[in-house]
Amino acid sequence: MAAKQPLSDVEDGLLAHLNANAEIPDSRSFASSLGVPHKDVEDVIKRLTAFRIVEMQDITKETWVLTDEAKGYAARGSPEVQLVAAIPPEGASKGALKERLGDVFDIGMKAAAKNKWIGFEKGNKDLVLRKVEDTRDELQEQLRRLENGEVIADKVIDDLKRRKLVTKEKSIWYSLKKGPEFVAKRKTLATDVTREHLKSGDWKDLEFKDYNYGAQGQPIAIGYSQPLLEVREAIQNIFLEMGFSEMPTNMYVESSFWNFDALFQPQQHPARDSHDTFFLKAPATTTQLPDDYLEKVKQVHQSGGHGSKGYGYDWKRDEAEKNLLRTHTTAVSTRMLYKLAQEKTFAPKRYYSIDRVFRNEAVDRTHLAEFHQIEGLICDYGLTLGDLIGVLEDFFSRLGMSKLRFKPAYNPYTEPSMEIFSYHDGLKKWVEIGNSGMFRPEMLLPMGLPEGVNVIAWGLSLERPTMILYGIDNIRDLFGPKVDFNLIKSSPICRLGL
Ligand code: FB9
Repeated sequence: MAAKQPLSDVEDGLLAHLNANAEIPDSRSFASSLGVPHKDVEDVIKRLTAFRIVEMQDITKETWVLTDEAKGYAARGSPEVQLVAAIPPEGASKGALKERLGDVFDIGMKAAAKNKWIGFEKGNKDLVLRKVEDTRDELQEQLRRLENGEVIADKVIDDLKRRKLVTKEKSIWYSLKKGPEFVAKRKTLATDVTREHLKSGDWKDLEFKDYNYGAQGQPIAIGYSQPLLEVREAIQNIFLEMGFSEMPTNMYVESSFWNFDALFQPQQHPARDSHDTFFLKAPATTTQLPDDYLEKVKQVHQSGGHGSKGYGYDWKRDEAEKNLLRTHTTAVSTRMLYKLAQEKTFAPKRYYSIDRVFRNEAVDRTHLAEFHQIEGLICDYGLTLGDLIGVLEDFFSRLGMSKLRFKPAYNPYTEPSMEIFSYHDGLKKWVEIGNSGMFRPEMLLPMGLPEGVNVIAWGLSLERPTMILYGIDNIRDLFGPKVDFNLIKSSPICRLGL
């Protein structure tokens, strides 16, 4: 086969031939006349057809083609004939024949036996004897005739099929004739005005390729943001629009004091044992707790104050010093409220946090051992439950959730507390979308926040809304090593509130 001809030459050859002969009945023979692979002619035909320069008629034919095994038999004879040919007049042992014929032996034995070409001596099943002199190798003939494209009887084809010697192959070729836009030589359309064109001036008689406005742009390899971060950003913008500022949540390791005790969560509360919380082996305890404030927390736990009778148990400092992976970003809220209380003059504040929290929970379709908690709090004089409901209506309406319901709930650090539900039109059901409440005075007053200052707060997860918005039903497809990047690439921009 001659050196690979560029397709433009194949095109020129084809157009010239059509120009001279008005039609090309069989693209296969045309390809072999050009000495190029039929595939190249096929590509040129497809291109010229697109420009309506030629009109093609495709012709398909299913032909039986030899398998590689059959090609071997066509070349070296059928197994049964090879076998008989290998048996000397005095016969030969199976071992010797197998040695000689290799994997043709078994097939040959079966076929030769079936044709009664071989036999055995009484009592000596190993000595193979010839029963015929010369054998006409019908199989080889048939295979060769097939190779030469001759038509073979269906019965023979069925035999060959049964011996897995032929497979059906669809071959397609084309007959061509001039198209409505036929030209003897296609002007290569310029796709660009280059400096050379300008310098040489031959831009004047250049023909330009039409812009294909429907062409798909080159897929640009860009980064894609994780759906969780998409929704995080959207929710962050809602908080910022509502005048909230972000709390610093970069510390995953927290002390039990800020995560539980400062929240007036008693030391024997079930959430405080290792079944629910990841405690640290090293550093197991913290040394940096504000002593005076710690004393107040101890008091309020043991004996209450500010109208509360407390829990009346023996509060232990070393329990509070235990380090853990924070179970909620409310631990950060506690630090921020305490810091706020240290300010000389109290100023109302709106804070939010969106970051990872860790809970030693059973992993299932919607729960991992960590998730992102979203929390908002407002700290100001005279805030009421009504204010909380109002800000929840406002916040969730910006998330596209307007029909809300509130169900009384319990948290150790808020009283009253409410679970928040929203009717989700898509899911046609009420969905629990978060929790909320008013921080207890037993939490706020020991910090030093002025009497009359209340703090309303609420929380939800980032994973749940993201799963619903992106239609992901298993949290492992959203977060973790099993995330399929194509899902991220193909998932649409998250449009909250729509
Ligand atoms: O996110 C939750 N649900 C949710 C939120 C949004 C949403 O949007 C859809 C687009 C429509 C869908 C669902 N939940 C909170 C409710 C449930 O999923 C709940 O079963 C699981 N909760 C997590 C905790 O699981 C142990 C979600 C997580 C949660 C719960 C409570 C808080 C934060 C996160 C809190 C709080 C709080 C309360 C008072 C004061 C301060 C913080």
